[in-house]
Amino acid sequence: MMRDTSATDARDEEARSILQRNDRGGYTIPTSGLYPYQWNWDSAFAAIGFAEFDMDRAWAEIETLFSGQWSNGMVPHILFHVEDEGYYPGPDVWQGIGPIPSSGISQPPVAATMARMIHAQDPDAGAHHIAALYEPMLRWHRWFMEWRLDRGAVCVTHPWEAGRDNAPDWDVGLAAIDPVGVGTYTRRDTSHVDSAMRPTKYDYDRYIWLVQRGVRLGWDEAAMLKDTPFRVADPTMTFILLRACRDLAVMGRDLGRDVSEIEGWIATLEAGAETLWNPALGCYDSRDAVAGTWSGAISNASFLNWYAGIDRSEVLPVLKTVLSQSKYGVPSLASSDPRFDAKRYWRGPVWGMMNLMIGTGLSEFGYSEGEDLRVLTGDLIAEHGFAEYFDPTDGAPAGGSTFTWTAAVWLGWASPNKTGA
Ligand code: 9WN
Repeated sequence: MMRDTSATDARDEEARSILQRNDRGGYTIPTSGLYPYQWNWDSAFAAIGFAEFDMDRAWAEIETLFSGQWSNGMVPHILFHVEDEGYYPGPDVWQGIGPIPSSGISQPPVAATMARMIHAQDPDAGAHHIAALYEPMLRWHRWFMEWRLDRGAVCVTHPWEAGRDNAPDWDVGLAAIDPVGVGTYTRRDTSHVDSAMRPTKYDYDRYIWLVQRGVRLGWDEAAMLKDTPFRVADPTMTFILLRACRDLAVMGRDLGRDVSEIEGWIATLEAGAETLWNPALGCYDSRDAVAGTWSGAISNASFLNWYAGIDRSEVLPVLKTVLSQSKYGVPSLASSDPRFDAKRYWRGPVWGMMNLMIGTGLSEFGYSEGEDLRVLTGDLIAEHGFAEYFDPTDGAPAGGSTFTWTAAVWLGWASPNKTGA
């Protein structure tokens, strides 16, 4: 079948214009209205989209992200460059302690991996950007290794830190919180999108309670670690940091640095990843580090092992089953799970950038499912637009629209023009 090149070119153009419209000068917002600030992993993905048409702008995206790095190495999950009434909780609620008003938690560290991808496209001009970013990236990874490990796996201390906000992975940890004293507040997200696509009030009360606890403790990691009710060893963080460390080590060697510290982290994280293997599920899973329980969820994070450089033969048949129940790629929760909800955020919908990471990992190991996933993601976006996420049963767009990372995933990975497919 001949591919419709003019439709693909039009999609490319639309994706570029979304990135340009969401550009606030050196950083992009995920989408106007719902998310009016700079988000951490959104920006790293945005960079691979910009790299397709404006390399300087791609590097600026990552560099602006690191301009918000805290003195302890942490890179916040939100940077509040310019205040906006449209989002809650904003800078006054978070009271971050870095150089730019920010949140007090981090997000999955995809930046080193995206930086390496961009650098591969731009080896000469990119070299000085890598040289400048190397130390900040190293310090960020070191912060995870210092503060977030449980038996070598990386923990999240807030559901927002994993970037998979309302996944069932956090249910046990959130249930341990009595959000007493959280007070009244006005959510803004549900005035932008249908509340059936967003976390519940039960979840939100606990999200805000955890933020208030961090503020009370001055965002001091040692103090927050003591008696914490919420600490979950998470495959998103563990696999993404492991991959990012591998990429950072390659960049470090190219720069002539001693990367033995990073090699040590890689060994620790490889061992830690194995502590996320849930034998009853036959898959990677989250482990509540406080309660000692499994979440029992086959999520899209369960399949990030290839992206992290780990090929485990038992995972592929599980992935195939999950894919057979979804039209457009890997749902955030397997539809066989009783907690599955096709529209509600991280409890069912398909996310383009998760497909990208899973697909990239599969292709690197030579599995044809990686290319299948790339084509399916391209079909999804071509047919249903640049939504934040999609119903896995029919591809219906959900959440915010004209979304930065969906546009970037299209340009940097899924567009037929990217590979000439
Ligand atoms: C809280 C921006 C972010 C993504 C997350 C996604 C969602 C925020 C929210 O939007 O989270 O960080 O308010 O719902 O879950 O992955 O980075 O796109």
